[in-house]
Amino acid sequence: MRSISKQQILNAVEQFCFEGIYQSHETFGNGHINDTFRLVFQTEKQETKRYILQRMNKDIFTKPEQLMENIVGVTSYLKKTIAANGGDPKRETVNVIPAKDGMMYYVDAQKEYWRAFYFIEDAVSLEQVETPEDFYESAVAFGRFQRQLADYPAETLHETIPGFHDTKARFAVFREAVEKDVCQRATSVKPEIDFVIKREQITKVFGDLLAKKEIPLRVTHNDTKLNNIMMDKQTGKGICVIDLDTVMPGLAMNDFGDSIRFGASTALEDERDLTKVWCDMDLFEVYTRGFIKGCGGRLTRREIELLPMGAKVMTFECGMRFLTDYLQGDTYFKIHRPGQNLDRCRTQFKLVWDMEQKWQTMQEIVKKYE
Ligand code: ADP
Ligand code: GN1
Ligand code: MG
Repeated sequence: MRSISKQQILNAVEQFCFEGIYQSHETFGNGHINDTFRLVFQTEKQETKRYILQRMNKDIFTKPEQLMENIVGVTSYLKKTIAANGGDPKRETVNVIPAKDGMMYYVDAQKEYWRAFYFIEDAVSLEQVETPEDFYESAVAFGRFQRQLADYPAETLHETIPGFHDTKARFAVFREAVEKDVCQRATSVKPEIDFVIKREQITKVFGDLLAKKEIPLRVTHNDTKLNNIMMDKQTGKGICVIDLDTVMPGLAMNDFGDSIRFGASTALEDERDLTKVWCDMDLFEVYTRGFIKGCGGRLTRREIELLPMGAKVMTFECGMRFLTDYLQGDTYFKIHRPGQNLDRCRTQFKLVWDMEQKWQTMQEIVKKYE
């Protein structure tokens, strides 16, 4: 993770078409990948305008130009659909603010890539579900996002992170990290390593079904955690899906599953007290209902039947990714304290274990909605 100076931020602020005079900036949100700032500007009429400025993580997104092409393509498309349905395109999708030279991003002297968005006002992004209704509304919104993009030309999308949810390939990377053990941490996490190895089978399920053409590739979000959606403060509705860096062809079950691993957990992703971590079956059902509704009848019976598998695969994959990063020296996910990636890994594995205990119940829940 590269450092970032105040001067670098102020220089980037200068490059975009913001309205008004710059007042202040602060680091913002809890994303694990990009560096996000909230900017405050004031117009001549004394109106306050706020914006999001991000330094993109070019170690992870190695082709930021292609990434921005995806985002501009998808958001332009969404804006048309939203307007056609009488919605507010400024609020219901992220809106990229161009740089003063007309480009959709700015590259600074250090070859860092920056971008800017309108700040979605009167909305919140949540780190944990506060009420089942919130979770339901987020499910409807993520499902709707998938439906809105159902006819998007998938072939025009760049693969921003190759093999992003190729769980089998991620297992291979994990094994290599264990073998190399560059930080000499492997011995201390033997139970977690064994947990993964014992469940290698999980990593193959979706790849095999795709190969047999039993499940379709769709344009999906691929990073559907609760804090990647803005909820309207007044109505509690999920209004805008954000963090579009990984919109690519993917699986409906994975979008469902990633939301479950984060939102149906009874604790935060990095909770250290594992006795607090469970997969809540009421929340699982609430999300199932909302997601299927949001997808608007487009999911096949097979996809619905596989939703519990999506939850298990995504939770397992995410835990394995946190563990891999811990073994490799915390180079991928941002950490705010030593051992945080290991704590994150442990919550995910506790959830996988809990889902294994509740497997029958999960199957019965989705059956109600087939
Ligand atoms: P990361 O890839 O690091 O997760 P995100 O794009 O998700 O970055 O942004 C991090 C956080 O910043 C989000 O979880 C959300 O709280 C906030 N955020 C991002 N974009 C906006 C926006 N347009 N309006 C309001 N808040 C935003
Ligand atoms: C990252 O960008 P963010 O914080 O919304 C990650 C997801 C993980 C998640 C775990 C591009 O999401 O895949 O599931 O952390 N995003 C990327 O919290 O790797
Ligand atoms: Mg995010």
